Amino acid sequence: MSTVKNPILPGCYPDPSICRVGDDYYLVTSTFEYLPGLPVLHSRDLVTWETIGHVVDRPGQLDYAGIESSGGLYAPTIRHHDGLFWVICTLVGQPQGNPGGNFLMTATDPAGPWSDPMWLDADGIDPSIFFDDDGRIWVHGTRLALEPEWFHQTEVWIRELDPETKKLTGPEHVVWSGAVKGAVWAEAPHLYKVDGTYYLMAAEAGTEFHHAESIAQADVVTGPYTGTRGNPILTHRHLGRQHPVVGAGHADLVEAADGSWWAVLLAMRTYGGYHYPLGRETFLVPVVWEDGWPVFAPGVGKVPDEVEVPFATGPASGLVQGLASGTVPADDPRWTAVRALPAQVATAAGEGWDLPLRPATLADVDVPAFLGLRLQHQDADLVARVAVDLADGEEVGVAVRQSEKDHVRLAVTPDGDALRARVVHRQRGEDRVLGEATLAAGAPLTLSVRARGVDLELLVATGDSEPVVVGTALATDLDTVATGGFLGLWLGVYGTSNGAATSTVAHVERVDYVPTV
Ligand code: 6LW
Repeated sequence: MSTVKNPILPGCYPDPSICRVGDDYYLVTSTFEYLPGLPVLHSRDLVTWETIGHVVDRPGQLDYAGIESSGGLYAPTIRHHDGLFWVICTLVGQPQGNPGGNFLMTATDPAGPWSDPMWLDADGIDPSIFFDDDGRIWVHGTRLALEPEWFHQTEVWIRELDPETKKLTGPEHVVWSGAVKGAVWAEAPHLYKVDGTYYLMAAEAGTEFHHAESIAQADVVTGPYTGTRGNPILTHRHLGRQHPVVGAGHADLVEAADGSWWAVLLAMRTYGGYHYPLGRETFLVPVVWEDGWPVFAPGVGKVPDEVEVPFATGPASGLVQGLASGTVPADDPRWTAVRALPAQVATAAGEGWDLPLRPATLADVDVPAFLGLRLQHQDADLVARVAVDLADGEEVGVAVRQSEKDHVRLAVTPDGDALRARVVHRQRGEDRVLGEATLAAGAPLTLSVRARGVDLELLVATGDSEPVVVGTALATDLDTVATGGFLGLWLGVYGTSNGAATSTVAHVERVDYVPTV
């Protein structure tokens, strides 16, 4: 027996989906405009999780050009059937004419390589896939209702998939629009068959405060589906905005080898008022079946702070659980870049990276020279040591990123024989300077973000000098409660020539991520 603390995956790991093969569990989450896309996490006990690969991990697999922040890869589903892993997902927000929408990818090894996308002729988001025991395959998803009766009405559709052509076939069945009449955003549907009955589980009310999970059953996969009187089977909305965990929903179920049931789902931890800078995180909840329906967190009725897993033997450990501290080497799976793979914007060098500056800035819907990590803790330091010889108009720095429209950067630029450091808050597309300092040029820079709750201090040092705070920003100006969108905050190192051609390379000698609690 081991106990795991919730969230099992801290930081921006939203929309979890899980499957089991023997004693092995595999879990995927959304990654939006970040690459590599869709981390595949593995566990043998639901307690310790490790990233073993990514579904989208090579150039050309998907085209991110022109995709704005909080577009990109939404809610994936992972399933295993007949020796093959299947992921079904949506690439959202691609400019007209580019391939996008719902797709399937398959792999024999969940660590990869995954196939190229097989595009599906279906609108909407949150696709899922169900393998019936008669060999038929059913794809389901959600989209805005074709004939809406109310604002933001979405509907869940089901269609058969031809296993040979991997195309949708036969009639479409619209089966669900939420347990409550008038529910907005019925989404994240998943089908299961338990003891001969089909279950359709789906979120509703939107992925924020009112988020809820409901379930319905049918004798035939295509419905009609009837919800339980106990719906919603999980929500935190009745706990109020003071409750430290809000927005629980978007769940997926898995049966363990010992016959016990579990759900993974997303929720947000608030701090600094009603804000959640870490974004939507993955939580684990025990489930039991009573009278033919699942009961989430029996006896507790909400997402527990800790979960006991009877078949787990060791204590929770692992990188992604946020327990790693110190230098993040270039081959660490936590590294991400924006609209490109880390290896497309930088080259591994020693403990760090060589990062060629790019004309694109963090404010452009483009590929900036940016290497980032999820902020996974309320209190954490990101420290980057960078050696660079900047030309006029060029800058290097560290940033706290929500999107191209909303981020805070500590930018170091040449200033005559010296350097100038500025902390700039880009808020809804406008820049505001929060602080400035002058530095001596010639020595490597140590650039840091010090997150202490919602306070984000940005510091710089040259050579062996003591770091000085150049400016302080607030995480509550950057989280999605303030900005909209779907993401938690990222910390990273960047360099830009601000539109000019350049051959300057920033030598990012080392980056440390150090949680302080
Ligand atoms: C996800 C959907 C949602 O696909 O947010 O509003 C989307 N709800 O379930 C992105 O995480």
